[in-house]
Amino acid sequence: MEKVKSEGRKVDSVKLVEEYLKNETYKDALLIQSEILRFSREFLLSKGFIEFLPVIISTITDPLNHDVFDAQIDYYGYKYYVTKSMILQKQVGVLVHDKIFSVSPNLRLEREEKYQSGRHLIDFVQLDLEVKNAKREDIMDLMEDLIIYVIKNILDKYSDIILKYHPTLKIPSKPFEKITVKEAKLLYGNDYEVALSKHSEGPVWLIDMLILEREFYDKQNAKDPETLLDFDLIYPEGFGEGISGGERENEYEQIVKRIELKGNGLESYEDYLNIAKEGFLEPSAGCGIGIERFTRYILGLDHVEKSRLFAKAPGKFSI
Ligand code: ASN
Repeated sequence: MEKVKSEGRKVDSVKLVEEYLKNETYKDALLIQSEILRFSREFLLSKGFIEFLPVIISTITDPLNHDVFDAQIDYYGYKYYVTKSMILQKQVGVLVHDKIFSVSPNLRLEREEKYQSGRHLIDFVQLDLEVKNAKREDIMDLMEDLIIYVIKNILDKYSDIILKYHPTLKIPSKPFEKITVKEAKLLYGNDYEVALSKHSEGPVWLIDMLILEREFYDKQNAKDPETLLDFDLIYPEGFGEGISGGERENEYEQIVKRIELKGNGLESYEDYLNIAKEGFLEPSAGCGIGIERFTRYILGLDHVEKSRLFAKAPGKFSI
C-alpha cells in the first residue's frame, strides 16, 4: 500500500483522560464489555472449549481481503508480522485440542476513510474460535446460542444500563435469518451490507461470499465453485458486520491454488504451506466475533471508539 499523508489527527492525551473520567459511557461500556467476555468464556467453556493464549507476532498472518498498511518487525534478519488475525494459528491449534478459542488482539492499519464506518479500530480484539471437523452450520448455530446467552444475561443483570443506551435491544430468536451474497446484491445493489444492516429486524447471516471477495483459507463450495462455505453476521440497526467465519481449506494443493488465485504470493506463507504439505491440517470451521463491535451493538454506541479505553480509530493517533 502506498504511503498517504493523513489529516494528522493527534488526540490530546490529557483531554482524553478527562473525557474518560467525566463521560459515564466509558465506565458503563467497560463494565458491559467485561461481562460480555465473562459470559462468552462461560458459554464456550461449558461447551468443552479450551482457551489458548493469543499470538501477537508470527511469521504467518491473515492476508485479509482488503489492503492495509504493513506492520512488520525485523528480528535478527527474520521477518515477523503483527497479527491481523489468528486464523492460520487456529488451524494448527485444533490439531492439539478439538475446540479452541482465544481472546486475540489484532492490528490492522486501516486507511483513515474507514473512520466513517463507525465500526473500525486499527487495534482491536476478537474472540476467535475454531472447531475440528465442524461444518459452517455448526458454528453459526453455536454463535447464535452464544449471542443469545450473552445478551440474555446482560439484560437480566444490567437492564438499567441497557435502558439508558439501547432501550430497543432485544434477545434475538433462533434461527437468525440467512441471505446469500448473490441474493443481497440483487436486493440492495453493491452497498448490500450497509442496507442489510439498516433494514433487518435482528442479526442476519450473510453467507456464500464470492470466491475472489474473501481470503484463501475459507473453503470453496464444491457445489457452487464461485462461492465459499463462509459467513458474516450483520447486526441490525446499522451496526454492521460483527462476525466472520467459515469452513476452512485444509488440503495443500487446494490451498496453493487458492493463494495463487488471490495473487497473495506463496513466499509469505512458507511456514504455513510446509505444515499443510506434510498433511497435518484437518477439516475445521470457526469464526471470530469482534469484542468492541459486540459492545457497541449491545450499548447502541454511535462509534466503536467509545467501546474501550485507548481506542485507535483509523487516521487518529492516540495513547
Ligand atoms: N477470525 C476470522 C475467521 O475465523 C478471520 C478474520 O478475522 N479475518 O474466519
